[in-house]
Amino acid sequence: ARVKKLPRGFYLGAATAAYQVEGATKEDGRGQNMWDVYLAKHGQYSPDPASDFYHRYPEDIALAKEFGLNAIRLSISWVRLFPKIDGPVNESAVTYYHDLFKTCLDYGITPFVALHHFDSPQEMLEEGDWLNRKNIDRFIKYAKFCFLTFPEIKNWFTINELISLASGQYLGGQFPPNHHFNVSEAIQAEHNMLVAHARAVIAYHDLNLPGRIGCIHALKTGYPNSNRIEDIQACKRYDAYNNRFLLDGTLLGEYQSETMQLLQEVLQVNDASLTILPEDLAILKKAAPLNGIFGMNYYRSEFVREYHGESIDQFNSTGKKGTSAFKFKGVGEFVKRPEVPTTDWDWNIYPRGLFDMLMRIKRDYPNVPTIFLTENGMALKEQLNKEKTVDDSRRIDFIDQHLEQVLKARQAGVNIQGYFVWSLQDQFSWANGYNKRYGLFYVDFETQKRYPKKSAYWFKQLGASLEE
Ligand code: GCO
Repeated sequence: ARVKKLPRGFYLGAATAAYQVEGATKEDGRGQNMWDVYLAKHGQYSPDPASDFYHRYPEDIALAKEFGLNAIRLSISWVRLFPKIDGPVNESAVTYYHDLFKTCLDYGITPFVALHHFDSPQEMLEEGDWLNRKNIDRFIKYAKFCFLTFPEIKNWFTINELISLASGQYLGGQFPPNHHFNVSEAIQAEHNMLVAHARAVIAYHDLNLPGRIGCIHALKTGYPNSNRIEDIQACKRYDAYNNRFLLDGTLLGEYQSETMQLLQEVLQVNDASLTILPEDLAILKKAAPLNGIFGMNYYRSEFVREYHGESIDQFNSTGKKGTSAFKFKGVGEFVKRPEVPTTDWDWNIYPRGLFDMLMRIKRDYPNVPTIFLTENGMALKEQLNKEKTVDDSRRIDFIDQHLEQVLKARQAGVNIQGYFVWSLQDQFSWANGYNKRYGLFYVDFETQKRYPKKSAYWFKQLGASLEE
């Protein structure tokens, strides 16, 4: 069953992130972020030219319009705007982003803009990144600058997928500074980012601007792998660590006692600790009702089994099925199940998990603001065929099955108003480099030519259904 009609007023969009698409990392006075330095030293991949969006955005936005989209997710590169973290603004970057936003608006494509998408300035990393509270102050300064400078943006996101960032930096180690299972650092960075988000929300509210703001969380629904009480308990700890801590901090503005109890169990077996200042709690509490939007990224669910051995993250960066493993002491071990299909990167394909998570948010967080599914999509290894397109029927099925769950949740009363596919065009995927393709448009990274995939044509029909 393919979704044929979208509800009136629904946002149908595609997502991007500055570092994954822009390229041009050395142009027009841009400073260096943590990825520039890390990839120059250790990376197999260059972030240039990525999808060359810095130069080609007029073509990409025109394609987005032609293929039925009415929304786009973008992010601002902090180091483009402030090449030195405490230095003056780079005016050419201000002009660049004004032009980009204007192009979107001229086409009737609503831009949803994130301030931070995995791309901390190198200077910030060198001073502890989010572990150092001085960097929260810097982020607020940068955020306020953006709010005041770009009033054309009415939908803001503060920080994208803070848990993926902290996990990549301090658990798995695929992200700079490449620490392995330093649980104290991971959880402290997450808490500090929740505080940074909350302070940005309050700052936005205090400026009295006519728009909305929120956070984007990567949520992964957890299911116990068996009825064993040990697996059920492990799954509760997994859920507290991966989902509840984030949802509580953002949508309730307080960590519930059960969340903290489960989290303490995880911290304890890992000899880890978390520092929460009394003023942090006041900030979280004050910001919670001021969130106007909530972004949820959903790709997969996990089946969790009890695990107390050493932590292991065998990261599958090449897309070779069956090469990954994730075991996190005290949290649990992720199990593959024969009846659940997986992508080449070993991600479970489990659309029901999206519905279950939306219903759970509605049940447990009744004050949740308007929700957007800000990322969902399927990575494939792809090549152009003779007809100069890509038959990505598997991706269409994936998106269709997840879109169905979104519509089902709407019918069940969830206030979800849009779907953004990850991603608009093929792009640079962090530690995965360039072979993990997600786009509606195939990018030949040598020539930078764009080719609509079969999924783009399907999107065009979906977009047309909005006009009916
Ligand atoms: C990938 C990821 C994407 C993005 C995104 C996360 O593999 O490339 O699945 O989700 O990296 O930046 O917000």
